[in-house]
Amino acid sequence: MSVLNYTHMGETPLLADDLALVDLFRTKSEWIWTKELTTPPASRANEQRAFRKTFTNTRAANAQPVNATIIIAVDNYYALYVNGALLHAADPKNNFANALIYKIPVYHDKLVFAVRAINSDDGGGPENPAGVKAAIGIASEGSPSTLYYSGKDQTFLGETLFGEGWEKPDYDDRSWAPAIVQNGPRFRSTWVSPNVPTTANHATIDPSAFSQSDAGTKGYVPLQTGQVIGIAVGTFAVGALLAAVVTYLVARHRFLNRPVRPVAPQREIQPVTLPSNQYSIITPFTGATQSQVTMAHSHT
Ligand SMILES: [Ca+2]
Repeated sequence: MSVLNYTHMGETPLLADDLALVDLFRTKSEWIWTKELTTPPASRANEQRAFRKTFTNTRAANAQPVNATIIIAVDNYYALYVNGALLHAADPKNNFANALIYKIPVYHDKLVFAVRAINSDDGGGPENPAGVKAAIGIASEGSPSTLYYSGKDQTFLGETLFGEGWEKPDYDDRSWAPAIVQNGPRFRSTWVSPNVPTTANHATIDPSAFSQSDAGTKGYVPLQTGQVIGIAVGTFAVGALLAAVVTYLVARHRFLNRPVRPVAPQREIQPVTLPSNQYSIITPFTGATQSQVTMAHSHT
């Protein structure tokens, strides 16, 4: 199974609609983690934890979710997936002091936001603060956005030992426990409020990639403009190719059945071929290579 990747399109300034989510992140969201044997907010260094937040659209068909915005900061860094597709590869250069914002189109009625959070040995010792702080906004057609935030919302699930496919939408997370708020004695002095950028990272993905690799998410999958053009070009090219073949066959038939005239010059009829780029259906760009970080001491 190939790895699904979002394709990053660049940064754009935040819109007025984003301010409510930014405010939620700043004022309501809290640092969450899995329940540990250590005293919160500490967790063992060089270990990773997995978190999942599931959204299921229960509104009418005319209120389909159309895009999502995610604000996230992690102590210390993270990989982020939406419906199994990698949106942000684990990057040790990230840190808890600086949040990042992502904006993506969505194509399904069920959305699973999955975070693999890594607590590194950042000078804080073998047990040091670990946490995920996030706010998620899901905009739907013709209805108010749905907003989530880590903390009091107990629907963020966490797990210490997680198996293959843990980030996939239909992964069975029923044994996962609600993530806990990291409000131990060191909490207030540990984290300052992370910086929130004024721009969002826009990313996109070919919706057909989901149906090819993960049949679990059943939902509408609208065609993007590029695909419609691709299919149109492809259909036209196939039609042109068939027309060329028919022309050739008709001509060949006439040639073979022509009256025999020994003195007539030989005619050579060549099949008409189209340049390859005229009948290959445009393949949508499927994304960049991910750079995964392998933890040396995971699951210990
Ligand atoms: Ca840490």
